[in-house]
Amino acid sequence: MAASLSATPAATPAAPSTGHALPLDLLIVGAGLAGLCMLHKARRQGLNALVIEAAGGVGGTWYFNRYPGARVDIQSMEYSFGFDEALQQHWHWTERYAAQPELLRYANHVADRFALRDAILLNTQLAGAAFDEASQRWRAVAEGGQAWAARFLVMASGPLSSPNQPDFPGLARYTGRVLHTARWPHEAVDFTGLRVGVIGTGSSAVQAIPVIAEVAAQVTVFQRTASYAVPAHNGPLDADFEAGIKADYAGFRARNQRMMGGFGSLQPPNLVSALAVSPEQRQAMFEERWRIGGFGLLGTFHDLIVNPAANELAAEFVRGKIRETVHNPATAEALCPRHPIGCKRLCVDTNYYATYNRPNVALVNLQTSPIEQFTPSGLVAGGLAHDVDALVLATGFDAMTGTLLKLNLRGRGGQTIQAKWQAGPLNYLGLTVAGFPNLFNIAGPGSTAAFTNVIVAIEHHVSWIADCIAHLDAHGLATIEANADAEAAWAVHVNTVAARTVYLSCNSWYLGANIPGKPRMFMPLFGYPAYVEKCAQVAAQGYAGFTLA
Ligand code: N01
Repeated sequence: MAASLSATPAATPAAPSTGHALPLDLLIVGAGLAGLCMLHKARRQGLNALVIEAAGGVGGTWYFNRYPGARVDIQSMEYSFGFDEALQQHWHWTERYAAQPELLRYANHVADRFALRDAILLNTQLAGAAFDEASQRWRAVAEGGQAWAARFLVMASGPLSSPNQPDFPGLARYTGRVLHTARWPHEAVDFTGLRVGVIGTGSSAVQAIPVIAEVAAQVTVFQRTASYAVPAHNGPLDADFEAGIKADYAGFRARNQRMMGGFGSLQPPNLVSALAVSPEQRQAMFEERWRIGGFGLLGTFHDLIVNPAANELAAEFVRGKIRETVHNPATAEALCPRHPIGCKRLCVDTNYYATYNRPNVALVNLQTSPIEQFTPSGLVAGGLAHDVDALVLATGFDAMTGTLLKLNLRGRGGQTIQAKWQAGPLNYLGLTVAGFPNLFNIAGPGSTAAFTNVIVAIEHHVSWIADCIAHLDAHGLATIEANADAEAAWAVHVNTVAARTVYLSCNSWYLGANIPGKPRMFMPLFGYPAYVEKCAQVAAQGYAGFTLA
């Protein structure tokens, strides 16, 4: 899903001359799970498609995020493709929540099983692409100079593929090793006996810290905002559970499709308000979900995400768990988040809070002890020097738009995507952008991907795009382009839905609030089933809201 992160906004690419550009139906950017799925679907439809990928292998997210403890936070049996029965029957996950190496093996298996590799160019960074109105094709060039002229440009570059490396003043003075969780080295990193600093406490840090702490001499965690983490209760995949799902995988997928996030049908939300039960009942119901683990905690009551009072009850339940787990009361209090639970993406953990009971783990609260300076041997925060041998930046991503804005895309009239998205990522259905004909974005802003099992979101987008292209071909049409009014209405819709929830009440990457200067616009849409219905409706109405020509 990751395209590249090394790309920086550069001058507009010169449109390659038709003579030298390889003609394609689809140019797909990114060989993560989205790119692989799109390529397979396009080929089955008889389209001539090519994937370009900046990395040296397929797998996107699972190629890059190799930090210790990296694993999926959706159950493995759900986090896989459902488009091919033989694939889903064949593949065996070893754990309830698969770890990064196994997820990367899965991506490679998909590439091999469907013989996709001959249409994937690795180590190929898109330098830019421009829509050529005369030929009605996207002219794309890679940094190496290769050029293509494609009818359709499909961005499968991933919503979380552009690492956020904050501009920490003076970081260059630090002489130890600096690592970013989203650009982890391919060779093993041995922290044995080392003093390690970790900046950030989101999902990546929550997974990495307990694993690093098992071998490091000392781990110092620099926390700006505390995170809610729910136990994964990970373990070997139960053979009976696997067999039960495989006996009716299609039915299982269909039931998940009806869930708000496209997953979790094994543990559907209780249709009762958190405010309608006694405190004892409430506690028992939260305890039951905590015992099972995972995102299902947020479904203990139907109103946790939409009613701040109900939400606070769930938040306080988790704070209670933190206080119960962490022995040092001051550390426990600093680890207790104050924003609504679920407002930032919930973390699914293994031993995160308990790790703070280890003698070799310390928490520095950046709210009260901000980073003052970096030194050759570490950093100073709140007047105290922290010397570390290695510094792990678990500082997340320039989410949803970061990669696209680095890729030098130009639509009609030479308009840049940067100009178009100056105030935020305007789009229609999350899939298309007015002024950028025949450009499709998989799992991007304006879609439900960030709130959904992303594989489910990818498969839906890939099918919609393939059907759309089939419709154009069947009707002898060359282009499809979102109408500006449909796009404007969609932005209002996405934000209206968000305004009915707690999602606007904290500084999350959903809002672009983790990146200084990024326009604040709520980017993902909540509610997968209604979104799928809307996308189907638009298509059934002959692509209402679009201009086809
Ligand atoms: O990134 P994050 P992530 N100074 O943005 C802090 C998916 N994912 O890589 O909250 C100090 O969540 C920042 O602080 P604050 C998942 O969707 C999934 O952990 O902005 N601190 C925060 O604590 C997830 O949501 C899995 O105040 C700074 C942290 O860095 C998404 O990826 C695993 C800072 C960043 O947390 C992102 O997760 C991993 C600064 N200048 C990721 N800038 C699974 O489990 C940032 N921070 C599948």
